[in-house]
Amino acid sequence: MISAHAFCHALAGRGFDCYTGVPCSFLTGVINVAMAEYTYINATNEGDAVAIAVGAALSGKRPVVLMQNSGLGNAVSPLTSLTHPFGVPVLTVISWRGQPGIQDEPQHALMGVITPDMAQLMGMETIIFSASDLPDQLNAIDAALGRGQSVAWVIPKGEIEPVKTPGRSQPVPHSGAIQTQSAHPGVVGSRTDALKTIVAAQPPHSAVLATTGKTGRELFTLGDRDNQVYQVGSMGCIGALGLGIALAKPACRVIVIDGDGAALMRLGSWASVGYYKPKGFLHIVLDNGVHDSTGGQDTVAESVDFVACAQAMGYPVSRTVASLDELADQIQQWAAEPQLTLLHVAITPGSPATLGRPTCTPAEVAARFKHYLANGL
Ligand SMILES: Cc1ncc(C[n+]2csc(CCOP(=O)(O)OP(=O)(O)O)c2C)c(N)n1
Repeated sequence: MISAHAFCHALAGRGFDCYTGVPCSFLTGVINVAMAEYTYINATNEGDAVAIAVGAALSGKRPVVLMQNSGLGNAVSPLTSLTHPFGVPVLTVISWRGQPGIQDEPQHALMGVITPDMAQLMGMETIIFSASDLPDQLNAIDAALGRGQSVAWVIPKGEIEPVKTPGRSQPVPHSGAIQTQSAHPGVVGSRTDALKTIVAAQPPHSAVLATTGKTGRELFTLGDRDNQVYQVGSMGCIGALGLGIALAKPACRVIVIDGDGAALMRLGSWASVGYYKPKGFLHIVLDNGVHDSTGGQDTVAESVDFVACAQAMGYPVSRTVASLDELADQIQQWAAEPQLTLLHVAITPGSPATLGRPTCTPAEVAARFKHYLANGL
């Protein structure tokens, strides 16, 4: 057994400087120490925590993701289609509920049996925590991350001493008036029109993050730039990725371009964004009402008021824009007086007939983007 303080201290000794995750009672001590003594970013879903960690890592941090093994299921998509292709490995600390031979609740029985195999199957270096082997295990973690492999550090019951005092991450209060204006106006134009407007209106020191599917492909086709990320996989995680960057790099102007389907897939991440209220975060939802990238099947966005959602999740500014000019104006307004803002933009479905795909690999995109953040900001 090790104390939670000693555990976090050992990680700090290896340069791990921030935490994100979703709680588990087996990890109570670590989470409480992380919240009280380190930077802890409160996620609502383990998959979002992985994406937040990737954003932090791209910004030069060394993050740790804390989760219960039941949350490994929630994190499969980003652990296979974000960390792996982009070459941004993360350390996950995973509680081992339902470990064979240890009495636990029925809902953990199956996941308990498959946890190490599942992590291994996802290509993760899988290490069962042992306090007596701590230096060797930390060496193995460093080695795996160094070769681009994410790590599942699986923590059996009782291995880390709990800390009773509950930790609390700090929400950011908003003092000014809430600005919200919902409407269901007509479309402002195509996705390409909206992307052109965003690219032209972006302020200096921007990071432009495009959601999965045709949004990234169109952004690339309009012009490939070092400050752009085309999130080819991990649908729904673009907001969480942006949150990790915005919190680690407050001087960066993070423009997150979401889709209606992707946003709805992980709407819980909006609550984390609204909780921390990063001023340099602009969230733009390009709403065509369909999963355009997969053939135009309806999303359920028709009955959703994204502007009201953002307001309800704590965004101080959320509004629908009625035209491309208004989109440009709103971006400039946010750039002049940054505060967390959501812009809802109704667009037509469809893409240009000659739509390219990024010719640079995700790993190349991540490497040059990390360089951009390190040098420009
Ligand atoms: C977890 C996951 N589920 C499904 C997909 C397949 N997929 C890729 S893009 C996409 C549609 C995204 O829809 P939306 O965010 O509305 O953007 P649009 O395609 O309309 O631009 C889907 C379903 C995926 N990549 N990942």
